[in-house]
Amino acid sequence: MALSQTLIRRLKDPKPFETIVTAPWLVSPASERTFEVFNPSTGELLAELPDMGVAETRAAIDRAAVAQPEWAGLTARDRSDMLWRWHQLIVLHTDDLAAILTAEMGKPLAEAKSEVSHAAAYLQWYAEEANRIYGETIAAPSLDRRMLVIKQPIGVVGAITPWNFPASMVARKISPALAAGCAVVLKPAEQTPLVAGAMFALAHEAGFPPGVVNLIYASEGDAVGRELCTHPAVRKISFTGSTEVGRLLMRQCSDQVKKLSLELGGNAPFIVFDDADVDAAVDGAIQAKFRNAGQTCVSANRLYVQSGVHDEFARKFIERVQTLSVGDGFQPDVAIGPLIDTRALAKIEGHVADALDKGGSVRCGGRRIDGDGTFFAPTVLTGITRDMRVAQEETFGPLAPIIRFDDATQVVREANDTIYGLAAYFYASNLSRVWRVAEALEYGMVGINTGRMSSEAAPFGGMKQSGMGREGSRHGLEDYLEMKYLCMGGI
Ligand code: TXE
Repeated sequence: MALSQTLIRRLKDPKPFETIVTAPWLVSPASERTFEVFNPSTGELLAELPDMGVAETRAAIDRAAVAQPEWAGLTARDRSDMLWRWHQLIVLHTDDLAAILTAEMGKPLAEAKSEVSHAAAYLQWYAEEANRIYGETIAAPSLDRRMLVIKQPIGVVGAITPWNFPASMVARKISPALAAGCAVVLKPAEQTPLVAGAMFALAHEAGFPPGVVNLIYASEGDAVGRELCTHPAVRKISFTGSTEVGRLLMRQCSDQVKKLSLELGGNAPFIVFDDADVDAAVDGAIQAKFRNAGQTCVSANRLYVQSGVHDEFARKFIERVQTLSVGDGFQPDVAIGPLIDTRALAKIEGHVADALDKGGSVRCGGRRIDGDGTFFAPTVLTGITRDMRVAQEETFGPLAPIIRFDDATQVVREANDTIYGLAAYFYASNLSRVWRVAEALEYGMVGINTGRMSSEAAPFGGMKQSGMGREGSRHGLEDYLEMKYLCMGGI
C-alpha cells in the first residue's frame, strides 16, 4: 500500500510524494515488517510503511559515513545553494505538505501551513548561515608562532524527532547539520512519519548527493535510538522528545562520550502581574496555551494571575476558551484538533481527575469528546494548589490551570520550582519589574508581553532538565561544528 486514496485526493500534486514509501533516501528494508499510520481525527488508515530496525539503521549510518566527507568537501556556497533549492521546493509544496501534516497529526490546516512555512524559514536561515562559518586568529604570546581556531563539521549526526511539530523539527535539526557539512540519519516519530518522508522526497528532488540525508521509518524508537547512540561513526545525537527518553539517550551516549543536543519537556509558567494589560495577556495566554491543542513544549502549563487582575483575567479568558471550536483539522474555523493518541487523552484526564480530587474546579471543558477522534474539550481549572499534578507535570494538552497569587517575589520562586527550564512568559508594564523578573526566571526562553516567541533567528532551548544545546540562530550552527586550535611554530 502507498498513501491512502483519501490523502492522495487531498494533494494538489501527489507526484513528488509517490515515492514516500519506497524511496532512494531510505535504505532497503531488511524484513517484510510494516507499521500503520492513522489520522487521529478520524481513525482512518493513511499508510503502511516499512518497519526498520538495527540492520537498516546501520546501513544508513554506513552510507552517511561515506557521503559526509564529500559533502563537507564542497564549498559553503554549494551547500548553501542545495539548502536553498530544498527551501524553494518546500515553499512550492506548502499546501500539500500541510495536508499530509494535518492528516497524520490532526492540527488545524492553517496551523499546519504556518508550521511548514516555519520549517522553510529554517532552511532559508541555514542556507544563508552556511556562508558565515568563521574561525579566529589569536595574538600569540611568542613571535615565532601563529595561533588560529578553525571550525569543522562534527561528522555523521543521528536525529530523532517528535510528532508535535513533525515538519519544523525535521528542518530545525537537518538544516544546521547540512550547513555545517554533516550528514544526517533521521528517525521521525512513529505517529507522524509521512510529512518527514514528503520533505525527504523534496530533498531528493533538490539534488542532495546520495547518503547525505537518510530516513529511517520505525514503529518505535528503542532499537534505532540505541544503534544511533552506540555506533562509533555517529558523532552527535540531536533529540527532541520526552525528558525520560532524553535521559536514556544520555546514558547510551556516555560510553563513547558522544555529543548530544536535547530539547525535552517543559512546564512553562505564564505570569500575569497586576500592572499587565489584561486583554493582551488573555490573547497571549490563548496562543501560548492552546496552539497545537496545547501539545507544545513551550505551552503555558501554569497560569499565575495576581489578585488585582485575577477575576477580570479569569472571566475574559474563560469566555475566549469557550469560543474555541474543536474538530477535524481539515474543517474550516477549527481551532483545536485532536490529541495525538489515546495515551495523551488518558494523561490529560488523569490531570483533571487529580485536580478535582484535591479541591480544584472545572470552569469549562474537562472531558473528552465522543466520536472516532481523540478530542478533548479545551479546559480551564481554578482553585489550583501546588500539590496537584497540573502544577507539577507537563500536561501536553488543552488544559489551563489558573493559580491566584499575591506576592510578586514569591511567584517567581514558585515559577522556578520545577525540574524544567524551557520557556516562561509574563505580562507586566513596570520597566524595573520587567527586567528583574526576566533575569530571575530560570528558563532558556522568556516571552515578555507576548505568547509566541519561536523564530529561526533566535536560540531555542532550555535550562535544567529541559535539555542542552540550542536550535536556530547562529548558535544552532555551532552545535554541529567542532572547534580546532592550530598552532604553527618556526615562523
Ligand atoms: O515522547 P517520546 P512521547 C513530552 C510530552 C509528552 C511526553 C510523551 O510531555 O506528553 O513527552 O510523549 C522516540 N530511544 N514531549 O511518548 O517517547 C519516539 O519514537 C530513542 C515533549 O511521544 O520521547 C519519537 O520519535 N528514541 C516534546 C521521539 O522519541 C525514542 C515532544 C519522541 O517520543 C525512544 C514530544 C528510545 N528508547 C513529547 N523512545 C517536546 N520537547 O516538544 C521513544 N523514542
